Amino acid sequence: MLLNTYEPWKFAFSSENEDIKENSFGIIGVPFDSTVSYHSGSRLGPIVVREASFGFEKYNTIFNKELSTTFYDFGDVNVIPGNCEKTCQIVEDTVNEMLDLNLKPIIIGGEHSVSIGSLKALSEKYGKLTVVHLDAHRDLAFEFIGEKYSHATVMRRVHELGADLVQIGIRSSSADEEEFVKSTYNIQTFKNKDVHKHMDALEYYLTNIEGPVYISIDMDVVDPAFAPSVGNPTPGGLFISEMETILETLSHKDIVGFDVVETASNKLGDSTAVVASKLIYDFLTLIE
Ligand SMILES: [Mn+2]
Repeated sequence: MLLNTYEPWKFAFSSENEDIKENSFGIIGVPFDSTVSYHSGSRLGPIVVREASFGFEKYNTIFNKELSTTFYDFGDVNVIPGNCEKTCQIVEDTVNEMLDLNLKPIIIGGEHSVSIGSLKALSEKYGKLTVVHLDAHRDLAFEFIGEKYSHATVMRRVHELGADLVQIGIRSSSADEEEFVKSTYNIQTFKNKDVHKHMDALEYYLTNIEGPVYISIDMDVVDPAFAPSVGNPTPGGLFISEMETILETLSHKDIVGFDVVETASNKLGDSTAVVASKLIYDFLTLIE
């Protein structure tokens, strides 16, 4: 148990939080959705995603591999509803506690803004990171409705940390965000159609990334036919098989952190929660 967490439920196949084995993974949930601008409800993401994990078998047939990675579930961090900055600070502190234990963080959101807490801690530890950001949106606004810390600005804050960005599945953005991408040298874009038509080019690009990599998955990257319960549903997203290929390709890289955010559902067995849970389950299977 970390200092600032409580445990409502644990992800299936997680180990007891005693005798922590170094170089394994630690899960925390962040039940926070205070800056949400459309569908609320991602504060319940951690609980429905964990519950859905009990539907999977230890043998992962997709990858012909058993889930044998050691990982711990430390429960949810104590968020401060209505205060994004303080909540992200708690996430940063909690991730730092995990790094002290030599654990790599897996974050279950919650809204996307909470990724900044995790990425601040990891940038401090590793220096330059490549953030592979799977999302329908760029989240690159400098401010959103006057707010610097928001689900719509999170990747701008991450970029300010000095990270290279690879944005995958993009299909909604503002003219300002497109201008910003053009004005920088270290944001690579694979729109949803690029993924559908040129998966080989994407795989080639991801295979050649060097150095520590962080994966941030906004569930709205997946087509809303499969994952409708998200903060900002956007038609025309990625297929499950494409997500599997991307995760398998990335699993050969030096992955230092992973988050799956924006599952906005209050219903056990919700398809979005099942897909979010599967992405974490696949990642844990592949990363060993
Ligand atoms: Mn999004």
